[in-house]
Amino acid sequence: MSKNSLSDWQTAAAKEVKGKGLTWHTPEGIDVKPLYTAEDVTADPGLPGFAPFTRGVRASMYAGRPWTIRQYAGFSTAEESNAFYRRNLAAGQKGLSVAFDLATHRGYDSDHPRVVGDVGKAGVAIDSVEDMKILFDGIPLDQMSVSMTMNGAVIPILAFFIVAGQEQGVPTEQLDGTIQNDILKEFMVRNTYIYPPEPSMRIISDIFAYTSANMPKFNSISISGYHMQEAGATQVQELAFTIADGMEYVKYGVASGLDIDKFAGRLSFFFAIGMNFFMEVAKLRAARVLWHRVMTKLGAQDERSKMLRTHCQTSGVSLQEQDPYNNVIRTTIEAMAAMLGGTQSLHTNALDEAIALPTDFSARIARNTQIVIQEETGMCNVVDPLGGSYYIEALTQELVDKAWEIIERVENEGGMAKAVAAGWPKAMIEEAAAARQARVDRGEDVIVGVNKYRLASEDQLETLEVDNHAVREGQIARLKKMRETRDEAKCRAALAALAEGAKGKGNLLELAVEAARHRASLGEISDAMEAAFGRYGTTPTPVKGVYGAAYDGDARYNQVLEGVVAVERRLGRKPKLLVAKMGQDGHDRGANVIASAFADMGFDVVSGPLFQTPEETVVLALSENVDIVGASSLAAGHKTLIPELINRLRENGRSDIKVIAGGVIPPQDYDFLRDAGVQGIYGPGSNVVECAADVLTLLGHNMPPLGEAA
Ligand code: MLC
Ligand code: 5AD
Repeated sequence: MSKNSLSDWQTAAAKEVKGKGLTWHTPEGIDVKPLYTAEDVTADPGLPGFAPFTRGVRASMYAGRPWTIRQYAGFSTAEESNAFYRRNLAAGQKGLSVAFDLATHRGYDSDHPRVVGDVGKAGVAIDSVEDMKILFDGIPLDQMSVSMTMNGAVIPILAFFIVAGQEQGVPTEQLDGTIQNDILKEFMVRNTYIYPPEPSMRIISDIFAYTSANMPKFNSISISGYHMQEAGATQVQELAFTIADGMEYVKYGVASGLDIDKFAGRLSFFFAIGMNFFMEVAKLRAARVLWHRVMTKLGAQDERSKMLRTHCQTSGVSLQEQDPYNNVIRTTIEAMAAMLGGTQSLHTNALDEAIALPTDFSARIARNTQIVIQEETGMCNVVDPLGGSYYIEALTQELVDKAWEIIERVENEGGMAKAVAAGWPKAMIEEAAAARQARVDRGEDVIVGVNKYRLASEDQLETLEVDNHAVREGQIARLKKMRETRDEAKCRAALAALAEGAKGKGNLLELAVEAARHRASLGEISDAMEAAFGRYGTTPTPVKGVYGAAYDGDARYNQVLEGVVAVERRLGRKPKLLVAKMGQDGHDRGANVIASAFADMGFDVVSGPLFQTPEETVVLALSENVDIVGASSLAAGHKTLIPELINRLRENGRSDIKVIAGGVIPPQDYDFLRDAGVQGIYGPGSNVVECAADVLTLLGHNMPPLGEAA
């Protein structure tokens, strides 16, 4: 027992820092103190493997079996992705995780005119069971657990998986893996939905019913907070909305007639792990406590129904284009937080995250980050080694309490489906995103190599490039062959039965399995349901005032404001910017932050709807008579979609409308885009105020250079 008291420590510390405040006010509204002691620990975390599972869901945790090294991957064709998977498994990866291209996500076959820029780009193109069989060629589906990140086109994809298994000789009950199947967060942040919310929720209940009856080893959902944090959510928001989403799914499952303990044991979770190390460790512990509480409340009896098992992915948004080897360091720190928090499965991001999909090289380093922790450090030998840390235990409790406040608000307002429809969770996350952007742009949140210690010149990384035109042609040929050789009558009958089931009550997955078996394509299966459900569309509504408030009184910001006023005076109206999202890329955090910040700076901003073709964007640009189109591209469609946009503006005699581009664009593509007529390119790490300064220059304003602020 120390003979010194806490007030002795306070006096000593205050003297050392000459009275400077040492409390850290985090974005989630937590006041982190510089010291934690036994007095801060209010709850006993219990033992691992026992309720409420604060210290982990297994008694032996990684000492018994380490977490699954499960790298998310997919690009180009099924053949190429299959070869990539096999190389990765041979090099120490333990589970698979499939990334589909955006055409597939949104229920379009590769031959659909809306997806010309998307096929094979952000993931693998899968049009039918034939592609799915190639994807898992030589990979026995009764031995390998496979996660599939699919939410929109979840019915055809799961049906293809089931039939591919059967045709590999694997009985459906032996299939092991996870389907993401989490639509609520799609409406909130990820945007790869197809149908409106109500039928989308029915799809989820149908999948719970089918998998709980036929696929006992399969996790029927991966309730995801990951994308919320990527979109800018604080850890408390991520935690609260994810648990509240889970609650909503359970309620829908029960309302559809399922016994809670029959399906709840196969619900799984998915969180992002960012750079706030201890907060992330505590978040995973808090998530387990909260889920146990929620499931007890909902009437689950079986302890396994109340056990939160999770996958984690290190944070994509924390990684930078500038000085990219720093990303290896960041990912290592995040991976350690995930394992110290007790994750069941982990993806570590590749160092080229901010510019492209991983190459064999960057994927190897990412994978080895986990292998080194598992096999070289001895860190797996002790269960929950941070358990009992005053700080960790106090933070765990604080996160539980803070998240619970939000969960109660959601419940009081009728549950997460209603909250999502009302839009306040999304707005809350976007406000956090705008505030974060302002802190980064002002240098208050340090990012090494970006807003501090920036290199004078950067070496270029070699990045992966997918020829989407070639992939698309190959896919179209395979689709054509399949349609020519299938039993058309049987296929049509199965699709008709599915369409009927969508209007009525049949189990959609069961019906889709039949259609898949008879070689119905993903687009055809999706269309059969769309006939009953309709397709959902949305236009972003960016938040206001958050970015501007953070810059109140800033000299450079004021120069931009003055510039906007000067241009306004000359034009007789405000300068007008269209923020455009083309193709099936629904990543809208960047677009919304830009729209929000530019509006705060005095621009007239039009946010275009998601999923536009270049043609539709031009129609909007002309009807709104904008001065500039800012195309936001995060899914590698830029080389196809942006040049087409510029050509169509020219064809319409409006080459005076300036086009700039932002998002995930490899520097190797800059010249190509500039030659195509793009007048400004803003990658990750761009300062938004400087972006606006550039735009003013483009509009003919004589903007003082940076550093000459009065
Ligand atoms: C585990 N096991 C043990 C043990 N630890 N047995 C004895 N002693 C121990 N210490 C057992 C488990 O009980 C289980 O068996 C089996 O080993 C496997 O362990 P697990 O812990 O369940 O791991 P795993 O199979 O990997 O499953 C993890 C999961 C799952 C439950 C979180 O849902 C999953 O793999 N999710 C991955 C999701 C994913 O990859 N998503 C990518 C999203 S990317 P049993 O029999 O009990 O099952 C994305 C990006 C984007 O979304 O936007 O595109
Ligand atoms: N391959 C590998 N990783 C991917 N991600 C997205 N698509 C792929 C893919 N095809 C990862 C990135 C991204 C996150 C959402 O998932 O890390 O930030």
